[in-house]
Formats: sequence, structure tokens, C-alpha cells
Amino acid sequence: MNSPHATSPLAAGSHEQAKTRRLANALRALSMDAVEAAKSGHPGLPLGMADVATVLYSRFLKFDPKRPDWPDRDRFVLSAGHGSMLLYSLLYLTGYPGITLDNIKHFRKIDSPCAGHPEYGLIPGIETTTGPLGQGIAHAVGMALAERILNARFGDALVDHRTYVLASDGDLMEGISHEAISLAGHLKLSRLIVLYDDNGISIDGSTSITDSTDTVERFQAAGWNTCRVDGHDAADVARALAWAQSGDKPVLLACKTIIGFGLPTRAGTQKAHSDAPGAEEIAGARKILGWPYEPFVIPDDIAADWRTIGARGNAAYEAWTKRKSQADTALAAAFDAAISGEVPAGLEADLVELKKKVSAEKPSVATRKASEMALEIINARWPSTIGGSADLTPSNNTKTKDMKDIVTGDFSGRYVRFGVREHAMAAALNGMALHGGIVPYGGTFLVFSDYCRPSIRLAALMGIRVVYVMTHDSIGLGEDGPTHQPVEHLAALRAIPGLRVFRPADAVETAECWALALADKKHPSLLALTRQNLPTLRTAHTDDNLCARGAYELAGAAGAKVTLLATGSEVELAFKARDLLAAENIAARVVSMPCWELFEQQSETYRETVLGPGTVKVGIEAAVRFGWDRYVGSTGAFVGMHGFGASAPYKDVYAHFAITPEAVAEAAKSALKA
Ligand SMILES: Cc1ncc(C[n+]2csc(CCOP(=O)(O)OP(=O)(O)O)c2C)c(N)n1
Ligand SMILES: [Mg+2]
Repeated sequence: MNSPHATSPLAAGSHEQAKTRRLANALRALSMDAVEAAKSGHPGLPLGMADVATVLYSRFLKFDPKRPDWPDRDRFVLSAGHGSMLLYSLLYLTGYPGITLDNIKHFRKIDSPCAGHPEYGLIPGIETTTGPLGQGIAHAVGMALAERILNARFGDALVDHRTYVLASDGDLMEGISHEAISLAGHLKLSRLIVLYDDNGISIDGSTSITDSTDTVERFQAAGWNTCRVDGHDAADVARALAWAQSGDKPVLLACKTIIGFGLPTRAGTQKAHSDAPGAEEIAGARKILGWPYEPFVIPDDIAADWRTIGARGNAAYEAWTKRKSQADTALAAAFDAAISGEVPAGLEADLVELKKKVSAEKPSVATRKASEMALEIINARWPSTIGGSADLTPSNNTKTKDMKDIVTGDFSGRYVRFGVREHAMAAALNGMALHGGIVPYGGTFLVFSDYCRPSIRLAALMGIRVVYVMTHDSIGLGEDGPTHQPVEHLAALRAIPGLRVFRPADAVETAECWALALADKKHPSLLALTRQNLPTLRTAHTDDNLCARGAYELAGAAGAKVTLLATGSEVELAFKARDLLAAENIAARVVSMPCWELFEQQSETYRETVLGPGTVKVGIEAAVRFGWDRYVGSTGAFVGMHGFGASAPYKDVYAHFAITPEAVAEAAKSALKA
């Protein structure tokens, strides 16, 4: 690489440099005016990073506001989501659709897409939801990885862009940043450029009161190229960004800035971080910045210059369209298919064939193995799927036969070795899904969904398609004991709005749940899968996907007095309990409930019919009761866990906690008597 301090187009004192400062001041003015009007928000970051952002948008970022979905655009991730007004100002001034000055005037109000923190989907140009610190930079690692994967598949002519991240002290203090930067450094994601807002301030005061890390050395140790930059010297920023365009490693530009730059008394202090500065402070800032205009007024010449910046990328867009039209027809078609994200023709039918075969052969397999069987078919049909695991590949069964590893320097594989980095894995899956062209899935043990949860929550909030393959889903994992046996996780995951939690009962249901997860472009799905073998219970084949309705009657009974409601491995127990009850002339039906969320969406009539009006209900799940009351009601019973598990062979653990067919039959009989 060249020196980051070579000559610059933005020499000190030049007209260009003065103009850049005025452009930046437009971002500052809009940001502080909006925060002041809302009487809420965070002026510190926008005022501090305005110069850096201006250089990035005016000289480096490849974007076309008229084509916010252009697949080969550079991605800009505002990891420090509290600085949202900086992003809104940039999007508005460069001419993105979906954001008006009026929206900015209503920053943080119910009628404005300018939400407190940037929310994916509210305004084109917001590449990801951010706000929980550390998530954005980790999402960006997934985006940068997606770019390289698609570049390997489709070539430089179609895929050749960068991912820029603006990260704050808080982003880099968060643990997830460690996982994310070490993964990016290992994979040498050279198209990833982090602009670190090195202002030395967080909410409690100077960062020196909590942190002694040398951030630049930390990134170097993780395999990044680094450079210290004066974040208020446009020339220095431009030089560093030019330098960052080449090289074979991800790049950290540590930009020294003053938080709240321009605020007369608050600049450089934690007081600048958040809250409306007040009329006096803002009037003072206008003087210091040389910005005499009324609130929300952008003078015509500056507005025009920003629009010109917005128009800058159109030529690159046109050139890309031309390259695409000249590309090999099959390649271009495959590219379009990947970007569309549609499930390829024939895949659903293939999965139906798998169901038919399984129903006939009735194998006894763990659902993690059944998931692998489904994945063999999915991955063979769909080149867009990218799989991975957080160092549990042999346990999660996530790697199918033809999947080659993605390795440093060769991104032509389809399998990511995420290392023991669950949180960054889940975030990278988000980034890949957001990037587009990829359908990501990743595995770990269900108990470690806790380590993924913040990313899973954001996937649900954003409404994106990510699939989590979470195996070892109960005490049924046996010997590893209570540290590894999830008990509260199903309930906790079901509490996340929009997350589809699937717990299939056998290999047929597993194939159905995979089909549902893939077909749903607007929701993340989590498959909770067993370690232990389960019998095939769906022995009568149907082309219909019965799991699509969330719950259904798997075994009926004439004159049923009892309905046994179960999920996953416990459906087998329900079947055995049904036999025990039948021997005592008590008719019981079995309802499998692989996905509560989908069940809740069915009509009231369907739900009532499935739950069995007039029958006594027994819920069976090797997990805590939380959530089950709505189905078993006040007259029903629950057979499951009431605390943490225990370490022993799994059959002994089930017996120890009395999650057995006998216990279920007893519970049903007591409930009938009550
Ligand atoms: C995970 C998470 N924890 C806490 C917060 C609340 N919070 C918002 S900004 C911030 C830290 C502010 O410091 P810094 O990141 O350096 O931003 P700056 O003040 O420099 O703009 C905190 C703790 C958050 N948004 N996300
Ligand atoms: Mg800071």
C-alpha cells in the first residue's frame, strides 16, 4: 500500500477545503436543528463526524440515490445509530427518495420515518437497523463477506463494491466488535473500511475512565491495516480514504474528532453526546460554524452542491448496467435470480419428494440429521444458500457434501467457519441477508441462542430471512448437563415478535419447516433440533405442508376426551401416552405444534378445532411452562421442566424429571378428574 499521507486534492486553505467544510456544516445544522426541535436526540456524533462523512459521500462512496437498491452500490453502515441525524441529513441532502425536510423537522415523531435510531425499511439508504452498539459493525462484516462471496461467483464486472462503517467508542467497547473484527481480519475482508469516531467521549465522560485499550493496535493485532486521521481535516480524511481503497486487509481509520464540534460550551464533553443543546448553545454554534441561516434552511448553493454529490454515482450505475448487459446471459440471469431471493423452481417439489421417501422408509433419526437431509437437497438446488456454524459443524450438521469452505483469499466456497463467535455469526448472517443475493443460515447449540439473541432480535425487527440451525434443543442432549440443556430458550425466543421458532417432531416435519423458513423472505426462522434420534411419526404422506399452519392434529381419536399438545421430541411421548390412555379406554388425540407463531395466525375456528374443544389439554415440552398456559388453559396440565436440567444419559434425564409417557397419562387422568 502507498502511504496514507501522500498529497491530497484538498490542500489546506484551498477553495475545495472551505467548500467541504460548508457542506459538512449543512449536515451539522440540520442535525442540531432537528434534535433541538425534537427536544431529544444525539447531536454530538453528527457534529463531530460531519467532515468525515462529507469527504466519504462527496469523493468515495459509490451510490446513486435514484437506485437505492442497486446491488453493486457501496454500503454505508452507521453503526453508532444514535447519530441517526447524520444519516438522515446525508440521505436528504443527496436526494434519496422517501425522506423530506418535513420528515427531518419531525425527527423522532410518530409520523416521521426519521426514527430515533435508523430503522431498516423506513427510508431507502438505511442499509441496516442500528442502535444497539456493536451490531452495525458486525452486520457490516457480513455485508463485506457477502460482497466477496458474490464477487467470487459473478466476477468483478457485476460485484465490486465496498462496505464503510462509522463506528463509535461504544461500538468498539462492545464484545461483539471483538468477534466481528477478528473474523474480518482473519478472512482479510479488504473491502471493509471502518471510520472510527475517535472522540474519546461516551455518556459517562472521558473514555479514559473505563478503557485503556489502544484501539489501533487492537485492530492491527486482529489483522487490519490501520491509520490515524485528523477527522476535522478534510485533506487528511481524503488521503486516508484514498489509501484505504487498496491493500489486502480490512482497514481501520481512527478519526480524531471533537464530539459536538461547533457547540460553544458542550463540544468535547459528554454533554454534547445527547439532548437538545438549547437555543443559546445553538446560536453560539451558528456563529462558530459561520452558519447564519435560519433553522432548517440550507442555502441554494450548498443544497445544489449536495445534489451534485448525489448525482455523482449515476455514471457508475450506468457503467455497471452496461457491463451487466454485456455479461454472459446465463451469468446475468443467475445474478438476477440471486438478487431476487426467490426460492428456485423445483426446490419445493424436491422437498416434497424427500417427505414422501421419509414417510415410506420411516427412519429413526435426530432432527439435526433430518435437517442435514433437507439441506443436501436445498443446497444442491439453490446456489444462494451460504451455511456455517460457530465451531459446531459436526454437531449442527450444517455442512452438506458439496459445500466447500470459504477461506482467506478464496471466497468461492459456500461454508463459513465462523469460529467460536456466536454473536458475530448471527450478526454476519444479518449482514449477508441485508446485502442480498445470499440466503444465510448458521448453527450453534440452542442454549447459545442467548449469545446470538441481540442479532436475532434485530433480524426479526428488520424482517429479514435468516435461518438459525439450533441443535441440542433440550435435556435430550444428555450428558453435557444443565449448562448445555436449554430450558427457558424456547419461551424466550417465542417472545421475540416476528421470529418463527420451529420445533419439528420428525424428519418429515423438519423438511416442512425448512421449506417454510426459506419461503418466508420477511421473517427470520429458528429451527430447534434434537441431538437424539426420533421415530418418523408422519407415516402417511401429504403433499401439503402441514407445519404451515403452525399446529395440526397428527393423530385423531373418536370421542376424544384428551388432547395432547406437544412439540419436537415430545410428540413421540404424546404418542406413547396416547397408547397408555387408550388401554384404559380414554381416547386421546395428539396435536403437533411445530410453530406457535404460525398457529397464532390461523383463524379462530381452525385454532379451536385443533386445540380440541371440550377436551382436557396436556402440554408436553421438555422446557419451562412459560407460555403454555394459553393452550392448556386452567383445566389442563403441563409436563415439562420446572428448573434446570441434569447431567446423565438422556433417557435417565427424562425419567429423572418425569417427562415420560406414564407421567403424561397420569397428568391427563388427574386433569380429567379435576
Ligand atoms: C448495546 C448498547 N448499550 C448501550 C447503549 C446506550 N448508549 C447509546 S450511545 C452510548 C455510548 C456513547 O459513547 P460513544 O459510543 O462513544 O458515542 P458518542 O458519545 O461519542 O457519540 C451508550 C452507552 C446502546 N445504544 N447500545
Ligand atoms: Mg465517543
